[in-house]
Amino acid sequence: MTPQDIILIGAPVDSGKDRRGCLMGPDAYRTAGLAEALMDLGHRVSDTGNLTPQPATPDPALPPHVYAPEQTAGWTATLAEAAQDALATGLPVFLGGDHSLSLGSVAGAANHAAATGRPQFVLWLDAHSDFHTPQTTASGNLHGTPLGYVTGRAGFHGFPPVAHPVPEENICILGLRSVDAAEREALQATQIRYHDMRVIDEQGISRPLGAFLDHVAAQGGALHVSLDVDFLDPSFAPAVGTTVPGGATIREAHLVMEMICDSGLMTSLDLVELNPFLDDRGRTAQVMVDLAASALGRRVFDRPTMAYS
Ligand code: HAR
Ligand code: MN
Ligand code: MN
Ligand code: MN
Repeated sequence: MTPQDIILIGAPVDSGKDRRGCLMGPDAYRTAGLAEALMDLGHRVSDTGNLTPQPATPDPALPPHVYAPEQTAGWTATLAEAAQDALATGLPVFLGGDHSLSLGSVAGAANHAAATGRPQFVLWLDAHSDFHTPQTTASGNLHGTPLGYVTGRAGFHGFPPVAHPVPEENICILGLRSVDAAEREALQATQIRYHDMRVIDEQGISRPLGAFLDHVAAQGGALHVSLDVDFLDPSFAPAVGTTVPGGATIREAHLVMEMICDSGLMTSLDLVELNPFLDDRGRTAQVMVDLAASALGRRVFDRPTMAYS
């Protein structure tokens, strides 16, 4: 692929749930050689180091069981700004950090897209739908809410207002196998394209993904990709707090990344939920680095670009 200006942004967000460890994620990606892998592909790579969250105050309108809302609200403001700034000069890769970082990365990406007159699209690779609001989450863990926030669902008191909500029809979720009842009900009332593992088993992963990529291309969209470690099967990606058996294989995940690369549509990327404290000799960090490299041009042989659907 043509060389890109890739900006690595450390986002050691650990406030989206009460199990700690994701704060070590950015350094695990650095240790696993992410920058070097991308430079080997011919890209120009810079690393901004790790961000720190803005101060924020708790909002009494939030339900009391919501965990560490002011930290996540502060991170959201910081990350939205960082995303918008980075997109002006290159392709940001957010080194998480738990999935609550995507409240900010996606909101900021959507702001940039709006400023440049392009529609924003989001590909969500995850076992979970992360479509809760602070009112519907039973766990109180805000890493289960980013898609709720960026689509403009109500109830995020004390969080930065979402200037440019991502339209439901611009979102595709792949890999689902753990969806709470409240999320399922809400999702089914939307235009979001959601595909569980059964669809992937029956149709293959390239069919729903190819249809979505064709749609993004037809609309001239900007594509944010959010890769949750638990999209993958825990047998080879164990370093995540919320493992769910029956996930994507290495081969499916690489196919997804190579199709994203071939589409030329990806404008920003999150790598989230890696908890190095739970890893096995760095193997999950290494898998995530390899997948990022596939999304950014690494492959065995080139294929002619083609439409998939
Ligand atoms: N739905 C569950 C909850 O809200 C689990 C959410 C887990 N989210 C992540 N990211 N790990 O996908 O608590
Ligand atoms: Mn997630
Ligand atoms: Mn998940
Ligand atoms: Mn309020």
